[in-house]
Amino acid sequence: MQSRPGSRLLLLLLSLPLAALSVSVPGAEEQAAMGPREPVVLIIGAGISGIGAAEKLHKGGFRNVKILEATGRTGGRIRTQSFAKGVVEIGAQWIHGPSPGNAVFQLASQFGLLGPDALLEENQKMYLPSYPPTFQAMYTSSGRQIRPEEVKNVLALYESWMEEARNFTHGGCDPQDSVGNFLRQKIVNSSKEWDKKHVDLNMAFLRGALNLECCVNAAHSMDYVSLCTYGEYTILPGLDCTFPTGFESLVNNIKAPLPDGTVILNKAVKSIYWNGAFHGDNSQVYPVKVQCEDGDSFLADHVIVTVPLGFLKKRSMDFLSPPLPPSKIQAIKNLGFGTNNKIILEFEKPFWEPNTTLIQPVWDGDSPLTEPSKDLKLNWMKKLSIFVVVEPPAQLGYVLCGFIAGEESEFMETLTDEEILSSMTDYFRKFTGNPELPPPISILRSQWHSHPYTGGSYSYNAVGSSGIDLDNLAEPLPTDKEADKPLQILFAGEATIRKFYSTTHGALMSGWREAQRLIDKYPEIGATNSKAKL
Ligand code: 6YU
Repeated sequence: MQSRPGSRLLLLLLSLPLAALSVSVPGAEEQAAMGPREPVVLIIGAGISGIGAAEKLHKGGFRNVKILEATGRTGGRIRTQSFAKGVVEIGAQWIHGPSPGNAVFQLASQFGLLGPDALLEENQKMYLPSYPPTFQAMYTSSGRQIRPEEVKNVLALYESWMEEARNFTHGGCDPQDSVGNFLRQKIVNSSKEWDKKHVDLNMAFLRGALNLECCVNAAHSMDYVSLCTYGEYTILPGLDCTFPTGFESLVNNIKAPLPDGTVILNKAVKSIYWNGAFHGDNSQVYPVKVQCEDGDSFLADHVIVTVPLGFLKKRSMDFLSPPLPPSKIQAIKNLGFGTNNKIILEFEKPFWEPNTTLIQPVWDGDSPLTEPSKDLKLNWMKKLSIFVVVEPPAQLGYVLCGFIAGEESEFMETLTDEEILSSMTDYFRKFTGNPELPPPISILRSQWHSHPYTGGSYSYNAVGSSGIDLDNLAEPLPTDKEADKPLQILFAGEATIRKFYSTTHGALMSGWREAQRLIDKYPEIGATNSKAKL
């Protein structure tokens, strides 16, 4: 028979160290002070959701918490790397909506990780719904620089359409409608009234805007993104900001209070067996057994699964045994999880004007009304949407970070650095109209799609999916229908949070949410352990 954590009145003294299970337990004195055996909690994945959950549980008095992480590092899709004369981000880059309601902003401010501008109250109050607001340099593929006034009107139209798209959450659309189709209709109708001399540039500009939108959503095409639920993602106020010492410094600060050995690296989980009665070396019985790829296994009372949706898409049928319920399998299938990659380039000297923050390429003759070429080898670079001038040049050097989404991005992952560098040299020579432009001196690019434990960049509401799928993915197991069984598998991660999916703050909040679920389940732990500490 399976024993329930709450009813286990044996002192922890009797719970021998779980050496064979690689789970350390508190010492005898602590156990005696504590009373009933404390639950063993395993967290799968050491991204910000997993680290955040572990830290909250630790603070809440839980002492048997371990994180099993497949790779050799913590941070997951938050990854800061040395490049040029400083550091750059391979994954998450900005705090989206840095204001008091943003959990990442709150922590980053507390840890003193932000620059003075990010802390300005006026910046925290800014509401920036869509297009990058900062100064842009736009170049055409024939090497002409576009003046902002030339695209001012079409940009205003585009922003109004995107605002309209966000309002369909209140109704008036079909679940099969896509943002792409909605925008196409707007473009077709609006273009009838455009002066002929503006049509080509407007169309080419809009194609670029759609490419950028694909990056924001990590979708191959906006035709894949649901219109009805587009506005469910909640935009927080605040002018997006970055971490001067790298985003990973946030993860390092969050994990600092965790006891040594809490995070076990290079420990990829193969399968999770639940609803069982697994006997530990300590004569205790646990409902969950986690089997790792290297043959190790761990027993637990509760497991918080934080693996990316991209991983779950590959393993939805067999990652858990008994398998996930149909509502979760359907949610994993329905939700979108696509690729947004970065190509980071260092130049000896900038070809852009000082104060430029973004460079936007505009391909002559391109249009949002025609299908992009399927010849990826020749045309993948056409999907590059925008280049951010990475700050601060004085400390870092002259670095651009380009963004590319979708199948073209996945194709880029298959190329060598040399091939990409050569293509990018041709590319910038074309856009600057300077055939002698020196090639970039170094390159770093992300490969999130081929990453075996991520399988892409982040989630989106695909056509046919809805916020209910995100809620279903967040539901713990067993479901309410099996109320007689103990709570065992909890789910966190960016794809489990309806309003803030795809973001670091969403991921962190989801980890806190599941930690809180366990804290609420064991009110005695906080009370006992804080007393023990006195
Ligand atoms: C943000 C930003 N941002 C750019 C790029 C990427 C992402 N995001 P993790 O994957 O971190 O952790 C899971 C761990 O599990 C991981 O370590 C695995 O190795 C491990 N694991 C997997 N399988 C396992 C197994 N079997 N056993 C053991 N371990 C296993 N977010 O806030 N600002 O600027 C960007 C960006 C290129 C790839 C981003 C950004 C997304 C975040 O990085 C991401 O959500 C979180 O880090 C995820 O944390 P986690 O813990 O859940 O998983 C309208 C509307 C549109 C909505 N979209 C708005 C835009 C939002 C996205 N912004 C993107 C922009 C950039 C540049």
